[in-house]
Amino acid sequence: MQKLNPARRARGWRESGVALLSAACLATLSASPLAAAEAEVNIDNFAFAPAELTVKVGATVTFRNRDDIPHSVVSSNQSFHSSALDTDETFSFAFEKPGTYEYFCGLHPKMTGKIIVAP
Ligand SMILES: [Cu+2]
Repeated sequence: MQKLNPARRARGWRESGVALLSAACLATLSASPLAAAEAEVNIDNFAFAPAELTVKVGATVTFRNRDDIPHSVVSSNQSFHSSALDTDETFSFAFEKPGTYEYFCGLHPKMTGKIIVAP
């Protein structure tokens, strides 16, 4: 479970706050406590971080633009497509099917990343 990974927990309280907020939203929206998994990908300095992320099926991934120029998040297989995100704006997507989801920035296609959704 991503939530229990101590490495993630150690990343700093700002991220933890975001995770808590996301968890609160999920708890409100979903009746199933098992679905409460979330992760975050930061966009900074023309890169997605982490560039490759593994989550459990059902997890919601939030992409946050920490760069000072707009970026977007576009799935290579059309699974999701954000609008252009300004600084500190976010885009979230719930991965309901296992698989590998490659994505890129619609404004800078050389920016790429990958979400692996484990069953
Ligand atoms: Cu970009």
